[in-house]
Amino acid sequence: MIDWQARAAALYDGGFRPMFIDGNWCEARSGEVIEARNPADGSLLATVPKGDAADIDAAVAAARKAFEGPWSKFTPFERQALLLRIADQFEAEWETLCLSDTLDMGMPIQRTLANSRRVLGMLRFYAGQAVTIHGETIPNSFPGEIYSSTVREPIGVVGAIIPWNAPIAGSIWKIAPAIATGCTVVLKPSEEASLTVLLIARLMREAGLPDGVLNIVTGYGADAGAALAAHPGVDKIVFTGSTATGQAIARAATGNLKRVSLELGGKSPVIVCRDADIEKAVPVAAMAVFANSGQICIAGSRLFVAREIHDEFVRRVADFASKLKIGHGIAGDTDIGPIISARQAERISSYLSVGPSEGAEVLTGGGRVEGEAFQGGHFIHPTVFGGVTDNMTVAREEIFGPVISALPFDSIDEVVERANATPYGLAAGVFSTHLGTAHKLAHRIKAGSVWVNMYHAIDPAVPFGGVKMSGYGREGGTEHMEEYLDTKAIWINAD
Ligand code: TXE
Repeated sequence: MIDWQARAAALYDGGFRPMFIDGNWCEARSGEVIEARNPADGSLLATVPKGDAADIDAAVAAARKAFEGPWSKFTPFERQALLLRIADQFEAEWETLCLSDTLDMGMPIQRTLANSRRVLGMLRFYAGQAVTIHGETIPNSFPGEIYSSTVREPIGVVGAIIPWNAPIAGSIWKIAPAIATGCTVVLKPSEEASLTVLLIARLMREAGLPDGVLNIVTGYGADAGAALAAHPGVDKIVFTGSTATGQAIARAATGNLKRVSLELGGKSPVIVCRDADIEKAVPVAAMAVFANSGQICIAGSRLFVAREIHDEFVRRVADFASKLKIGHGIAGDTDIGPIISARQAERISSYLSVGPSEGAEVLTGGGRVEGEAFQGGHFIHPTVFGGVTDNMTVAREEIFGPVISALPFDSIDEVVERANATPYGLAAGVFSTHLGTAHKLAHRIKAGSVWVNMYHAIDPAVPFGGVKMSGYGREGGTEHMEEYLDTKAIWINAD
C-alpha cells in the first residue's frame, strides 16, 4: 500500500519551482511568482514563475535557435529513440507524475494512475510515427524531362497552450508529435496547474531532450498566453481550452497567419435508446459526466433517454451518483475529487441555482459539499437534473462540473435533431443493442467522436477533435502528424 500522504509531503514543500527555457531552469524576468495551491484543501504546494511577454520572447528565440540548429540535424531514428527513452523515463516515474497531478489539480490518484497506458502509449505511438514521414514522387505533364516530388518538413516553432484539467495527457499530446516531426515547442501550461508540466520537462531533460526543443513558460493567459498566440516567431498554435479563449487565440494568430488547431468545449449528448442494456449503460452514462468531477471537455452532460425507460434509467443514474465517494484525490477510494478553483466552483454553483430557477428538478446533489473534511477545498455533489427542457441554460451551456441534465425523447429522428441543436460538436455516446439504430445514430450525430455502448475511449492511434464550435484539427492518429508538417514540392529539370 503506497503512503501517498508521505510522498506528497516529500514532493512539494511550498518552495519555488522554476520554469524551463533553452535547457535552463529560470525565474520570470519580472521576478514575480504565482502560487500553486492544492484544490482539495487550499494548502500551498509551491510557487512558479509568473512569466510574461518577455519570457515568451526568450522561449521563442530558444525554440527557433534549436529548430534551425542542432535539432534539425537529428535523424528520424534519433527522434524516435528520444521519444522511447522519454516513455521509459515516464514509466519509471509514473507514480510521482500522477501524485503531482492529483495534488495540483485534484484528479483522483486511481484515475491518473489508470491513464498510464494511454500516455505511455502516446509517446510510443509517436516514436513509431517519427520514422514514417515521407514525401511522394508524382508523375507530371513532362515525363522524362522534369521530375516532381514532395518532401514533408516540420512546420517550425509550435506554441502550445493547455488547460488544467489533464496536464499530463494534455501536454504530451502537444509535445510528442512535435518531437516526432522535428518541430520545437514553447508550452504555456494553465496558471491553475503548472507543476506536473514542469516535472514532465525535468523527466524529458533527464531522458536527453536537447536545449530549446521544449520550453515551458508558466504564467497567466492574458499576458504569457496572449503573447505566445500573437508572437510573430511562432509558426503554429495548438490550443485546448474554452471556446471563447480559442476564438481570441485564432484572432491573435492571424498577425503572421500561424496555423491553428483548437480543441474546445462541448455539450455532448449521450443517447440511451429503449433497447439499451440498462444494467451496463447506467454506470457508463453516469461516469460520462462525473469522471474528473465533470471537468472534461467530452463530458456527456445532456442525457437523452427514450421516454419508455426514462424515469427508471434516470432514477438509477441518480442513485449511482449519490453513492459516489467524494474526497481528496490522494485517498485511494475517491471517485469525485475537488473542483480546480474557487472561481470554477463558483461558476458551477451558479448553474446549480439557475437549473431549479428555470424549472429543473434536483434528483440528487445540487450543491457544495460541506464539512470539516472538505475545509479549504472546492467540492460539489454529483448532480442530476430531471424535468429539463432543451431551452434551459443547464441543457445549453458547458458547465464543466459534475452535472447531468436528463431529457426524454420519443423517436430517433427527433433525438438526432435535438442532440445536434448545439453550437458544439465534440463527442457523443449512444446506447443501443440494435445494430441498425446504433449505426444510424453514430452517422447522424455531428461530433468528432461517437462512442457506442461505451464512453471516454481515447487512444493515441485514433484521431480526436471537434467540429463546429468545439474546434478544428485532430490529435491522435496519423492526422495528428499532418498538423505539424508542411509539404514542399521540388521540381527538377533533367534536360
Ligand atoms: O479556460 P481558458 P478556463 C472551459 C470550461 C471552463 C471554462 C473556463 O467550460 O469552465 O472553459 O476555464 C490560457 N490568450 N474549458 O478559464 O481561458 C489559460 O491561461 C492565450 C474547456 O481555465 O480557455 C490556460 O492556459 N491563452 C476545456 C488556457 O488558456 C489564454 C478545458 C485555458 O484557459 C488566454 C478548460 C488568452 N487570451 C476549460 N486566456 C476543454 N476543452 O477541455 C486564457 N488563456
